[in-house]
Amino acid sequence: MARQYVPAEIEVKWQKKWQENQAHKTVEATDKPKFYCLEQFPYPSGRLHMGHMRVYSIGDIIARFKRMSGYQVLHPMGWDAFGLPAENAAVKFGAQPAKWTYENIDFMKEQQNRLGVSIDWYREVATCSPDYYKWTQWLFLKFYEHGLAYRKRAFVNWCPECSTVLANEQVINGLCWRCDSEVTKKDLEQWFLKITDYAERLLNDLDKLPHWPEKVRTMQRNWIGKSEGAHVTFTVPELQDEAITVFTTRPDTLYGVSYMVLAPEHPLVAKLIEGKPQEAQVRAFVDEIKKESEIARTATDAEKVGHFTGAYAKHPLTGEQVPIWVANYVLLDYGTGAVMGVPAHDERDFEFAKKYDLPIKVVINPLDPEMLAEEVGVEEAFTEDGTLINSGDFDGMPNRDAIKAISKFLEEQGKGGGTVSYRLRDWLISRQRYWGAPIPMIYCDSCGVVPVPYEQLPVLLPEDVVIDGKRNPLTSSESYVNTACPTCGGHARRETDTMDTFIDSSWYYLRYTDPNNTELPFSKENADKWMQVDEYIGGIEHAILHLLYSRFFTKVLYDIGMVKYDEPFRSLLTQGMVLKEGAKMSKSKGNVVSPDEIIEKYGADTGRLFILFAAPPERDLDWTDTGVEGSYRFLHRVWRLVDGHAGLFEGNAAAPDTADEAAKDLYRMTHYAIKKVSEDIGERYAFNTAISTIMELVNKLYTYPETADRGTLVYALRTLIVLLAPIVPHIAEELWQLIGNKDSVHEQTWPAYDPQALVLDEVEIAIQINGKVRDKLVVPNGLSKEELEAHVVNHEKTAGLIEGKTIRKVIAVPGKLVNIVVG
Ligand code: ANZ
Ligand code: ZN
Repeated sequence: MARQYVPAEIEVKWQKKWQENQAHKTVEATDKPKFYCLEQFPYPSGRLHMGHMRVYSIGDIIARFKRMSGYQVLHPMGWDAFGLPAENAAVKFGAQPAKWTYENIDFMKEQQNRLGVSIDWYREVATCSPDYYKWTQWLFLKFYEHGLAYRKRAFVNWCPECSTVLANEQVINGLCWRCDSEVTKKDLEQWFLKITDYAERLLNDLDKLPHWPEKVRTMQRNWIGKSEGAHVTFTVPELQDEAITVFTTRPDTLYGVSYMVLAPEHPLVAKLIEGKPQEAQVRAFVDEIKKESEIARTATDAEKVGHFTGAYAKHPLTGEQVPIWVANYVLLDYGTGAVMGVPAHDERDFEFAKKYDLPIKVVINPLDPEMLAEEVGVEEAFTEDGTLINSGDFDGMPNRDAIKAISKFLEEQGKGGGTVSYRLRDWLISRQRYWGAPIPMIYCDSCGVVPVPYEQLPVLLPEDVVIDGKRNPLTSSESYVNTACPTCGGHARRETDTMDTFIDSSWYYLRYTDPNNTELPFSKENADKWMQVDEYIGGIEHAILHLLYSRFFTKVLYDIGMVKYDEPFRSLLTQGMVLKEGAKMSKSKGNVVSPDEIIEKYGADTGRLFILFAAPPERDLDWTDTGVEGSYRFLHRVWRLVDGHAGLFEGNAAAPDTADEAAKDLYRMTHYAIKKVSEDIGERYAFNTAISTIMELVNKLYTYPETADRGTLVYALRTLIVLLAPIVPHIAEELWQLIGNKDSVHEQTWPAYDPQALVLDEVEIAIQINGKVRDKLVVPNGLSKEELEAHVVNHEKTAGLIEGKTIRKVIAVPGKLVNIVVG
């Protein structure tokens, strides 16, 4: 009697069995190599979306494949559970942030289990749990101890909508990363982590990450923004030679300086204007500019505005008087917050000098003799290379050499020297919000800033708070705010800010290695055993934020001896988006397909198969109903095939005997499939082509003659089920039982292919382009002229070789070569 494929029945059944058997609990077998497979942990927003389903399908195929391939695999999951939405829910519906979060976690965990993903839930972490944030606080104190956490007053990014400050990385094109509101500036005393101390290593070590997408590494490089140049010190005679140091990438243009500009917030401005006729005007101007966002100020088309301060500096080499201005286009927190104006050779300075009628002094002569020096600086700034003129002893020197020579000279004179500047700023981590890890610091009138002693951790979030979305709720809890100073015992106040949630996610991958440790965030032994994460899977939106912060954390932990590796993620896979009809799924477009819907209608296996088949993991995936239907039909087809031959497996099934042609062909195809699927999953993450190979095998099995060898058939069917196991775990498990096995398909050893089976039937041929051998290709043996021609013309290698040219003619010589004539 034929049995029906009913996913709803078998999926729930196996999920329960796996749970009972603790099938996904990490097995620590020291004789096996380790593999740490990690998907970025989700924010418990309430429901899984297709993006989640895609990430987990990708992670799970890798984890299952590696387990079957003889690795001890760590494949944990947890919750990035602090953050604003819980607090917004509290404001809106009066929900307790903790209750809201844990309910979401329960719900989403159920959903994840329905996907059949092989997660070790025994290692689950939730960053909002005191067992976890105790260690987040502990790590903060370690950073503090090592001089890497500090408090300073600064103009910080402020999101009025979220009513909290933001790190630079969280301001995307001038807007809040979370709510897209325009970010303004606020002068506040805040906590920072000193990520800038690690700028150089964060930059250089990107070269240690060949398994990261180049795009992500480039984004990080640009974010760190290393720029080599010089410091030049100008003195202000009227202020007892007080120094103003500028950062410039072009010390070779030093003789072309005709004015200086300070950022409006520069601390010297007040002193410079004091008692001057300009004082009131400049002050008003400065107040005006301070309110503007950085983006508005530095946009290339933004108008440059400034004011003369009335003060002059002395040029370090010529001694000339240089007027000092303030202007919107100079930022306080880049370089030194002061620049030397060289209008002849810098576009921004040129525009500014034209507008305010400042002198333009040409000091670089173009190499092109057609272009006279006098003409330079009339129409536009000359920013290219050339030879120095009007530059004292440096006249005649090529400007590249002058960059070094002038830096060196300045250094000898004690007036500056070569230096490096980074765009990267220290990480502002204070948040004026409730649902985060409290910063474990205490302020005492007598003792100053006092860290909470380690043994008093965790500093628990108070529950007697008012969450109204208007002020920091922690300030409303008297019992929280008032405390005793750990040093003198006197009355003191607690820090009421919480930490940026990106701190929580900067070390969670380490906690998974040792989730129940009550003495430390993790033991070195466990971390060293499992780290690095061998494959990290997540969205490109974290290319800078989370990935940069995690790298920083790992480096600090490495430096203080807590871990053996100084990079957390060996390989990174950034998965593409899930689209529908070419557009991102969104409620407003009404094109959302939910994982639950798919599971209910087709089962999780169909969903997983479709997701892995429809596109390579890094590409965007277009969700189509016909595609899902196709995947569903394919699973039915597999089911009928195995079910129809179940009888063959009774008793002692025969071994393959490849005496007849059909058996030989099936045997070859089976081993070809093993090879291709192993390489596609294990080396290339080309899950889509792995699946198409399995489909070919199924086609071959359907045409296998009744009269051909049964042993070979049994062998091929068994192999088919094993190859399907990491992709569609439930149906594979069910079919495995159906053919009479008592153990789990997921505990089978991944098959190795028999090179002998392939060699016989493959042959290497040459690909020629216009008669020249350009590449070699292994093709099935015995192809006809036409088949060989089609095979080679359609092969991906060929596309690369003909570089978009048109194919004029193809000459195929079976077993030898294919010559493609292009023109
Ligand atoms: C004089 C000069 C002459 C400059 C010239 C450029 C060309 P990057 O490459 O991005 O590091 N600068 C320095 N600090 C600044 C600040 N806080 N706000 C705005 N501009 C600032 O750019 C470095 C250059 O940007 C510096 O070199 C300085 O202008 C300007 F022909 O100094 B330059
Ligand atoms: Zn916001």
